[in-house]
Amino acid sequence: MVTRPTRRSVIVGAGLTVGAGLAGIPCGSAGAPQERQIVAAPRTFKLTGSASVATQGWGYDDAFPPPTLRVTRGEMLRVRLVNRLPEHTSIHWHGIRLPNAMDGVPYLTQPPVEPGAEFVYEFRPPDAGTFWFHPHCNSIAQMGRGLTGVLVVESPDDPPFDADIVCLYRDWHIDESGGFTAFSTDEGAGRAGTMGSLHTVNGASLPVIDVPTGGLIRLRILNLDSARIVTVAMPEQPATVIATDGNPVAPVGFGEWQMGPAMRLDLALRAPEREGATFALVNNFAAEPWPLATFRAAGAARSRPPADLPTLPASPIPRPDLDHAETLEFTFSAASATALDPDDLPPALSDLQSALGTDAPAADLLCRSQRIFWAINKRPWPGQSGGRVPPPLATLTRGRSYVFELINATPHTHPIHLHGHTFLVLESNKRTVTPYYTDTVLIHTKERVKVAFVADNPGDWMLHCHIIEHQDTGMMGYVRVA
Ligand SMILES: [Cu+2]
Repeated sequence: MVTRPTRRSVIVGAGLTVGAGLAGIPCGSAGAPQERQIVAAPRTFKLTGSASVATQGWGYDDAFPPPTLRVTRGEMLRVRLVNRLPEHTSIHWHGIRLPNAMDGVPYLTQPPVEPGAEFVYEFRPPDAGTFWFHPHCNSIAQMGRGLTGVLVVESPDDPPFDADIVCLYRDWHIDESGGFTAFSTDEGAGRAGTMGSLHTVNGASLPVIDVPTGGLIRLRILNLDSARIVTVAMPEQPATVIATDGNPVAPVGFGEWQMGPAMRLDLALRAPEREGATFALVNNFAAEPWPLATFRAAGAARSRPPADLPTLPASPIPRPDLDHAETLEFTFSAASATALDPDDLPPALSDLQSALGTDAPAADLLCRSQRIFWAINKRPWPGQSGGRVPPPLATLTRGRSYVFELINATPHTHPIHLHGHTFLVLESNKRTVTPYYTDTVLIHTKERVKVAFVADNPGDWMLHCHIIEHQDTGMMGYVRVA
């Protein structure tokens, strides 16, 4: 028997009632996909717990986080994005293997959705798991102001749980009055990122999240911060890892898990049998673990007998043919150290020109590309290049298997994300890898990681760092599958 997560459990997990923003709007006859509407608009958020402090953010719903968007694997998801922001936007569906035209990257896969305009995204998610969505333009500010949401793809084959709880971690760049501070500084963008000061789970600082006493819980933890890498742990509570980055794994005991921005972790656990008992989710970042949220057993204890922790069915990811795969290297580095030094303008300019594919005057280029700190294979593609799309980093043959060797030549850690494909992490020169599927892999300094996938999805697919300031200041490119 299959038990779906209950609406109540969803509400418990998200910490809010389901509002109008993402509510399904039934339309059409039987068999037609239900259209949902997402309105990106200025919203007033209460993030700090104080009724007197309000943050004038941008959101997909009046509350943060927006209600989790749930869809069944293989069913058509149809979402109408309505842009009521003062600037253009888009929605990228992180981790979903979807048609290129639905990938939500302005200029590369679709025109930007202008203020007052709409765009309908329509695709069938092929894999069940924990995913998310966000804009892919002016991302530092748009995500910084609150445009992030969770997408859960359910499967009829999912094992039953008593509760399915989403924990969306992110920081906010706000001051004590609720106003925004700088989302990005040159010092942050040129190093590990500009960190926010308010740490939240589901939009609240140190929330208490109720779980059914003695119940079998699926905990979906997402690091949707734009910069911070967290190491999540639950020191008092045994749990089992059942999926990472939306992809089921053979169950393994949970100790701690390092998560870069955009990464996800699904845990199965048995809640405490005693009503009122609590356990904590922490960030093991420093010597002193840093609390993120508290879970509290609530309600009468479940009477059903304990079952073994479930295993999730594998996703239908094509397995790469390693014997016949072509290997391509991608080196993530600082942009030319003197890229913005006027004395070195000629070489820097030629870098820019080859990256942006233009012969525009230097002043024009430097004006358009105000901040360039990072590059992939020596080619920076900063977010400020507007509609000028450079040539692809590589062109792949559709249907062929590839090994990407991802090389970190910087002193920082980078979560590297490929759109449109789920790849198999094979090996690293710095750690032992049990091969696993993901869409985002964390690469430490001086690390070389080999990943493999079948290039079976035609189109232009972004390859970039998910520390958004790194992406926006050059660590961004794309591969073409043709
Ligand atoms: Cu990075």
